[in-house]
Amino acid sequence: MSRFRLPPIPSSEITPEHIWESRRAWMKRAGQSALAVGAGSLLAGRVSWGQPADGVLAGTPNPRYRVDDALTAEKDVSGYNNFYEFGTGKSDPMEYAGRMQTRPWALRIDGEVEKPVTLDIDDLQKLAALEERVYRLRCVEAWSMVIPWSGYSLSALLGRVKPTSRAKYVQFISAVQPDRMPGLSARIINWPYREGLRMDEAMHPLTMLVFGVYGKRLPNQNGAPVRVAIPWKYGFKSGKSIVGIRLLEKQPLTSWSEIAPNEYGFYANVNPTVPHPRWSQATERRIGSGFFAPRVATLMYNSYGDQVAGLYAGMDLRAHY
Ligand SMILES: Nc1nc2c(c(=O)[nH]1)N[C@H]1C(S)=C(S)[C@@H](COP(=O)(O)O)O[C@H]1N2
Ligand SMILES: [Mo]
Repeated sequence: MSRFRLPPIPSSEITPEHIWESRRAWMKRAGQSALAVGAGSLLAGRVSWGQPADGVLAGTPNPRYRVDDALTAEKDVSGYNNFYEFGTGKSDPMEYAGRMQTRPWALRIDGEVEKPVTLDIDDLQKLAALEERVYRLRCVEAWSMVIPWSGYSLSALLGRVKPTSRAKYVQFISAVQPDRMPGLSARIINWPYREGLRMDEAMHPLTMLVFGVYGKRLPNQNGAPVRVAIPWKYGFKSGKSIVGIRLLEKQPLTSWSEIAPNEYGFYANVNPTVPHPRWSQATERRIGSGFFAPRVATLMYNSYGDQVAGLYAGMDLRAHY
């Protein structure tokens, strides 16, 4: 447990008994599965601790959340990634993320909530029925994918912790595992990776907590054991391998806007009419469609406008990029 950098839990907080029960159970399980997986596969680097061999994680397909484009091949979804904790190269996450320890895993939810809680990943995963949703992912670097995620709306979790009336924003905090993340030594980002949403964005049904992809548990490089997916925003808004969700009164500083505030705003809604200062956002390259495949037009809100445009009514999208 000492490897996790979770904020301390004040003893005054009441955590429901069953969570502590399962906490004990998973500590036990984690011990056993570490033995079962064995040193060989850990050295091979592609197996997460405690992950069953098949890694099956089914979700019921939800036709309401589905785009019709061809799915990006699984090998590209898990072989071409941004996860700077493991390096800045697109194949670094695939190569190095197997070292990340993903079980046991705890997610802390606190800040402006009536019921702060620390949840074991297996309890978190069972909080709501898992759905499979096919979402577009548009990276700010002008490439895109079409991905079948398994998970549920973040609102299911936020509703449980009862946000106070002061809760206006949600911050997501990613894991830091110093011995296991070779990218941390490049101090590009002020670790941990932090992202955030306005409360109404976080409560929007499209905003998803993701546990799986392609009907299996998330590979580490995709943000195991739990990450966020917000399909109408540039990919960097969707934090991977999160250990903390904090509800806040003030808009939090986010990792990319901390590095380059003139390039990466808090909102980061996909918008083909607002270029990045160094490149156009009007078109995108679909990963896997072949080097010579034509670029495709990027759509406002990444095509989710009929569902989310109302969140930004009256806002100047040039000022709030
Ligand atoms: N913790 C963390 N989360 C992250 C990133 C990262 O570097 N660290 N990269 C982001 C970016 S830029 C993108 S495009 C998506 C990529 O998700 P994928 O690799 O699962 O497709 O993850 C986002 N989440
Ligand atoms: Mo990205």
